[in-house]
Amino acid sequence: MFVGEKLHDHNALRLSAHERRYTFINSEVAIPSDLISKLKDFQIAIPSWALGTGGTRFGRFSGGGEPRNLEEKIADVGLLHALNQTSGAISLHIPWDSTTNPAAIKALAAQHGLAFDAVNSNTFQDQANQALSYKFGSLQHVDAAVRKQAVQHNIEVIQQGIELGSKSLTVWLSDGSCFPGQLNFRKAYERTVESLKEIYAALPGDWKLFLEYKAYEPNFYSTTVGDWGQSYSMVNKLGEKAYTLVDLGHHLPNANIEQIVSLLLMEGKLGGFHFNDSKYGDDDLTAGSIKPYQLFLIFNELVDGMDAKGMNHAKDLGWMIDASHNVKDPLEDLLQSVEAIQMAYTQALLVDRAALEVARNANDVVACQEILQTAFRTDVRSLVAQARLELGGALDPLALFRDLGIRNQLIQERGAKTQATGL
Ligand code: AFD
Ligand code: MN
Ligand code: MN
Repeated sequence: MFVGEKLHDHNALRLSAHERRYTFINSEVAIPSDLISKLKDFQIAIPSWALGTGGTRFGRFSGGGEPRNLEEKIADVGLLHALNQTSGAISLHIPWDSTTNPAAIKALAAQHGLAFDAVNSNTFQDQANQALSYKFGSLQHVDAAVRKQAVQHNIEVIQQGIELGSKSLTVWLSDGSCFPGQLNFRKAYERTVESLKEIYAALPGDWKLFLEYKAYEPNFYSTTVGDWGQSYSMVNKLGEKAYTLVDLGHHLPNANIEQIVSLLLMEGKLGGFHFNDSKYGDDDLTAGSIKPYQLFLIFNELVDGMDAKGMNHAKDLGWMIDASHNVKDPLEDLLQSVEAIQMAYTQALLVDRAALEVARNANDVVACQEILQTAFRTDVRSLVAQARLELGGALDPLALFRDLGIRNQLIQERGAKTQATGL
């Protein structure tokens, strides 16, 4: 909305410094000839529920100017995309983002150059107009009528997604139990699979179903789709359009996520990602803010595994952010996340895979570590900036966001006390 005319001046001011850095890295590091074009193709979807201030059960501190409706959420993502040219998709959450006029919403998104990524269902909350409660689960529920209601909701989400041009459904279930004895694990699993099969049957031929797992919360004793093994065994029972979705914050402490990713990819069952970072649990912090080396190691496996299967890096997996912002401006935080993801991807593209293979076969552990860390320790910011520049984005999106005073403009326009839907 405010970006166009200022972007040119912003880039002109920074161009010679950028060119110096870009020339330097090209003289120092062997850059694959297709690296910049791969970076330009790589788009990351923004979750509609991460455009407002997050919160915890202790409180919520709004920064103001939050989007009040779906149109304003699309405008926010359009703004991010105008700045970085790398957030060209939005992931919706239904019913928070339900619309009665999908054609108008689709046209509005197209004006901003945005596509619709996965649509998400919500059976972890009760809605005001809802007949039956999800207090004791949804797809796993002991009562067939509750299961039916939850299945029907997912089918409605697919239908809304079809109208918007989405091609995938993400199912995240909070189903589980809080106390030993509450749930028959085996029966809960079987009922969940049975319900998922009904949802899967409503999926168009060119759609994918992503089944997201999470170790704990809001249930604190068991979660029915609690880890990648449970998700993997379920999606295998559904069929070839069903995949596991990895959210980086949904593992027990110290889980080796890069190994999980590698094996799911090998099995052809990795569907996509929810990027975020965490120190303790499902903290939903900015991608790469706590464990950037882990993010790099994950991308290292992704690049290796996708190349082994001849996959298209940009299109064959779902790349989404799932984050929450308690103390930051949500839009600034999302710009930081996108950049961190791009940097990890770039570093993974710089790994000398031929040398790594030789070192592995020689059991040269030291060389293996050196090869990975050489790529990880490369300052790739000028490569990411070059891709952004070629796409027509800002050399420094965050600086431009601040220089333009965008948050203040949003507060003027929408008010200081607005609250976006989400958690
Ligand atoms: C949850 C999951 C899931 C879900 C979201 C709801 O990560 O992706 O859709 O938060 O806001 O923790
Ligand atoms: Mn998630
Ligand atoms: Mn989460």
